[in-house]
Amino acid sequence: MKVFKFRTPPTFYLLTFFAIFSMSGCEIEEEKPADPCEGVSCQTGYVCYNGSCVYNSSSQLLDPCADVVCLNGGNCVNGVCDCPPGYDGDDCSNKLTPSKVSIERITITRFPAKRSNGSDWDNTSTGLPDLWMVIGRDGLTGYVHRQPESSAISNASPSSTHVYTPTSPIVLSNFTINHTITLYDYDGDPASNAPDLMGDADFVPFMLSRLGFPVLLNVDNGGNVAFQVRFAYEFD
Ligand SMILES: [Ca+2]
Ligand SMILES: [Ca+2]
Repeated sequence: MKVFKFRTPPTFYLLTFFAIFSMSGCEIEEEKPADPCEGVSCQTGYVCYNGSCVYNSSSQLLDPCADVVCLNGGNCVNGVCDCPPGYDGDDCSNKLTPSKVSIERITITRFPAKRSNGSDWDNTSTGLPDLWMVIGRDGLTGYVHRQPESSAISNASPSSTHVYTPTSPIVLSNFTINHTITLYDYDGDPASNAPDLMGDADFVPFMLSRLGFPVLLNVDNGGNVAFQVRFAYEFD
């Protein structure tokens, strides 16, 4: 005897499913995929894309200074280096020659206590000298600056430093040429009393090869006298 099995057709199940589903009032909610960038943080200039950090070229527009390096104390402003006085160029690496260099002050840091023969500089009770300076320049007849005789530093002790501040800064017209400061013991009107020479020291006020623009320059050739010169620089 043949046994017949009753087979439920697949369409029955399908119809049943939809019938139950529509009766229950349920809706199939489409499942959202997890955000692959959730919890991913990228360094500046990169954004998360599909879970990976990728370079974002538009970030340069957001920070135009991101890849700009400014030297010598320059600051990047809107992608361009704003250079301090004395420097220019895209990255402020180009050192300029000043339009004006002047001496604001000279400090006498060393001078001999006595003459080379051991005697005092002056025939006074202290015997101490009266410091007086003249600034000359190579190739120049005369002088660049002559300290006013009234401002000679009287009875100067060699154990102290002494300062000469001119009434107005000494503007140097050829500041890349060798200059000389000569120090004397002032003994009255030089026309009738020759000052006693104490010594001198050379310096070049401005050199492109010198680092930066030093405000204070030690002028010391290792001789009898030494100075510290205070400069001011101007740029057009
Ligand atoms: Ca003297
Ligand atoms: Ca004197």
